[in-house]
Amino acid sequence: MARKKIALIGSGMIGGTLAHLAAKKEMGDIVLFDIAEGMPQGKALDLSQCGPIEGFDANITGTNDYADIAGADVIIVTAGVPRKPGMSRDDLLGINLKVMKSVGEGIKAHAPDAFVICITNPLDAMVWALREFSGLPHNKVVGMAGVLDSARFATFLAWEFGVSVKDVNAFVLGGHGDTMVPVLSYSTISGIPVTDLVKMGKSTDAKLDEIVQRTRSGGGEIVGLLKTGSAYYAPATSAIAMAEAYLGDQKRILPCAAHLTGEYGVDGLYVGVPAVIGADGIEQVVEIELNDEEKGNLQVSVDAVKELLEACKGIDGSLA
Ligand code: A3D
Repeated sequence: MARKKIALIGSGMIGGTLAHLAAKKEMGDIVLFDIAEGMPQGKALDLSQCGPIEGFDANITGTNDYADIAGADVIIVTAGVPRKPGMSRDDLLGINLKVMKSVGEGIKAHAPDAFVICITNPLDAMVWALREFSGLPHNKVVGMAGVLDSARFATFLAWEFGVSVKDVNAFVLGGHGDTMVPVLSYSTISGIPVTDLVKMGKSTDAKLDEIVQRTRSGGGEIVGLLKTGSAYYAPATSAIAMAEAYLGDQKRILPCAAHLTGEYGVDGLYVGVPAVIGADGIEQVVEIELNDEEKGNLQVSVDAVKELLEACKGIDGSLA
């Protein structure tokens, strides 16, 4: 059987980390694409030379030519400009929308059968625009945010309760922004709802509220510390989990920005929801029951995504 092919559009901090992870896991051959000349080629060479030490078989190449992504099974898009301190995700809109246009057209021309995972911010708008520009089926284009936001939420919960992260199951709904909705009612530690653990005196509602708030601003906290650029290790790991679910037909339920057609009362938008990822891409959106407060919070988040899409349509008339 031929090796799988993974194309990484954008070879910056996340792109390079993705290539290293995909190679270490021998997920397939890897193509690093970027508009910066020499950079993806240099990273590919450097990463190839990890092979003899780490003992992986993967052909890693770098390119500035979309023709080289032909036949890719999975494409992970990080092309664009990352957030700088003080810059909101939404400030990135205009710049990254143009990038999505060129990436979408490149994918459409050279790898229309790929499963495409978008990471570029502002995520919910960029994944929607990328789908529009590429013309791929909606189930084959998805946004990565929920796996990362949920991992941040789970990390903070594990620290609070003093338990292994392996036992924490937590997830986040809604858009990837300050309005995201960490869902406490479905968050458990070894199956025990965290809300029950509060009743047992293991934490307090106030502490959990702080954790929800810290999760919402989790990306900004890292941007503030790094001072240049944004998080890249955990974002890359999150997208790799989604790619593995697709390549291995794992039917994992992962929170991701999926295209909704009526689920959660939302139509025609990409919003973070739990979805089944398997060989057909996004195979199903899982609709969980929400309490009134969560429903209200999700609506605020959906409205924020809608506003972003309207702004995109204002910038690029072809999207209207
Ligand atoms: P960075 O290291 O700057 O890499 C981006 C790369 O994109 C650079 O190498 C650029 O040269 C390249 N690029 C720019 N324009 C184009 C183009 N038209 N075609 C191809 N490549 C191009 O950034 P990064 O890797 O740290 O972050 C990448 C993106 O991910 C940014 O938009 C971040 O905001 C976003 N991000 C999202 C999350 C989510 O959870 C959704 C988390 C962290 C970062």
